[in-house]
Amino acid sequence: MACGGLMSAPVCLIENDENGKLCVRKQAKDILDGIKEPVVVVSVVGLYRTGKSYLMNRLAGQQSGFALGGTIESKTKGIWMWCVPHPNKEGHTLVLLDTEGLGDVDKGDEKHDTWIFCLAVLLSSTLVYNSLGVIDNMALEKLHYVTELTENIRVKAEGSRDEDESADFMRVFPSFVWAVRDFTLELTMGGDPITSDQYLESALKLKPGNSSQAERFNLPRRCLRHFFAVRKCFVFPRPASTQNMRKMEELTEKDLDSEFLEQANTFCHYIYDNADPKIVCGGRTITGTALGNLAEVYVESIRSGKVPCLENAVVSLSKIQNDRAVEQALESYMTEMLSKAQLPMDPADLSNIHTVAEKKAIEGFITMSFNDNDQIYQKELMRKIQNEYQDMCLQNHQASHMQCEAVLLEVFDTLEKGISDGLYLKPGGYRQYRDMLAQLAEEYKAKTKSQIMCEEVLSLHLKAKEEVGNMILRSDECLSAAEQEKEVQRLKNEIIEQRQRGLEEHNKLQEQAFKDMQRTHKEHIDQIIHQMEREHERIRRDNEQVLEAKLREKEILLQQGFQQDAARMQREIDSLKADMNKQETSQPSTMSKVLDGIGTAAALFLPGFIPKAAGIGLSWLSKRF
Ligand SMILES: Nc1nc2c(ncn2[C@@H]2O[C@H](COP(=O)(O)OP(=O)(O)O)[C@@H](O)[C@H]2O)c(=O)[nH]1
Ligand SMILES: [Mg+2]
Repeated sequence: MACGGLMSAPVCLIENDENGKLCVRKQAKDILDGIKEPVVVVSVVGLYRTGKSYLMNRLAGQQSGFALGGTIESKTKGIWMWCVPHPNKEGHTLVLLDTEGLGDVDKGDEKHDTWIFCLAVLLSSTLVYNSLGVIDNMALEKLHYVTELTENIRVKAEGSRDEDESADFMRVFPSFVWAVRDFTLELTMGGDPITSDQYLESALKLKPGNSSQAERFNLPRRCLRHFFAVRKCFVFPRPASTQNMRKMEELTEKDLDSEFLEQANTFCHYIYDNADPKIVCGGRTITGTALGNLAEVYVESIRSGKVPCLENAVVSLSKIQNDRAVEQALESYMTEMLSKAQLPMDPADLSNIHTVAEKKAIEGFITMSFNDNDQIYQKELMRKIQNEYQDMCLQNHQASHMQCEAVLLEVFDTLEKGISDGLYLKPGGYRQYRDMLAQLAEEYKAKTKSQIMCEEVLSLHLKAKEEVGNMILRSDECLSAAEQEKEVQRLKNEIIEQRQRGLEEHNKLQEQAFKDMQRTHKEHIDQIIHQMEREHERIRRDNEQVLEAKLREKEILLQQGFQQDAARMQREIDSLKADMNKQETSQPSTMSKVLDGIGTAAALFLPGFIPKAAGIGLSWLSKRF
């Protein structure tokens, strides 16, 4: 059972500020910010004093938490939030949103209620509508907020509002649960027992005819059927005696009606097992952090008098999330690099650390990034990591350079002293100098052989000492002019050979750098492909769910003799199928476009890099299509 492990008590998420405008409370936003895992968001709406907060407390597995309205006025203002570890979905947080009771006559602000209802719909993955008594026409009329959803929420950012906006709504809207409290009727129809779901569906039956009365009757039913693909109903008997119910928070399980308890448990388990993680347009699951951002984006658009738009929200959300995803991924990369790399080190080892750090960073980026459609942010991350890595390589060279120089100074110290004391300026001095130089060079190499800059530093040293060597040589009277000439040449060659070794060292580093680039590029591509596959699969699943719901709905309409509605449903089905087809066929070209894009971008900031994206892309495509 869930416990309040994340938060000991609910906090207010959205409320009216001093100007009467909705705002997101910072405290709640900060809590969401800290939740890096996907969230299952369950919100409850309905008239005030219908036991909503009580039901949410049960979902949290707590006796108390959301304040119950013991008096007639409702306690909850705006939207309250309680985040608890999900009781059976590991790695998920269950976010419970309790709304202010709708239709509280004292507050009398219809528009406020409408927005609270909209926000509950927009922010949740499961919407619980709570009402007392029975599902009759009155109960449905009270749910007029659903009929206003199309005016108050837009799915598409621009363009014509297509005929079938309901498919768009269905794809992104929460699933719907009707909780009927104090239910006293028998669940039967025509003498046969029915399930609570059948009870709901029968209440949602349309009235035949086109009269305005029939239209009015049908409107909320149509909206519910059209917007919410998954519908479920639970009926709860009265939980306790009237007297006991005044102190519900104090009642133990044994004081509660056993049938109520059973229903409450069934309800909770249905939610735990079936409520999906929250997704947004495009099928992406969102984390607590993103949920907080989403709440801010929606509230901001309501504050500024705009109709909240799901697609626009995703664009704003992407910007916020992706900027942070890049920043955090880079931070994770740097932390890993700085903690693991001890400069100077073997570039191959540094490269291995880089590979692991980069993989982690990209993984982190992918989980946090959001709708990074043209991989704009991923390319930015790729470039930034590459810069950091190059910097690190340079630092590694410099560190190695410094260590080699220090060894060199120490090793060659006696020779330097000898030179300045004029020790070698005597007959036979040159041979002495040369032997000493060769011996010390070996000693130096033995001490620095694991260093990347070993040869380079020695090469620079020999070059710098060329003149001194020549001077000692010329002043050595033991050698003939011819011998001297031969020695000068030999010295030159030695310097050239050492220079060559330095260059080889350099080339090895270049080779390593090139391998790193290829690996970096491949890592990005692999992860993008993986991500796109997951996304594609998710979209396909969502569409199939909507399609199934529409097919079911059409059958029911036909059975009930609503030919016109059924025909419209068929048109919606056809257009959805066409959409799905289009998505399937455009997938390969979208994929290769992405891979090309990443390849081209990589070529821009990975010097000497030749994008192989087309090749990788083609093999990927041929594997799947
Ligand atoms: N009749 C009835 N009252 C309930 C039920 N559950 C809780 N209550 C009581 O109704 C009052 C309002 O409950 P609350 O959860 O605050 O309602 P909310 O305003 O919808 O959030 C409290 O005194 C609860 O103890 C129920 O199933 N039926
Ligand atoms: Mg309440």
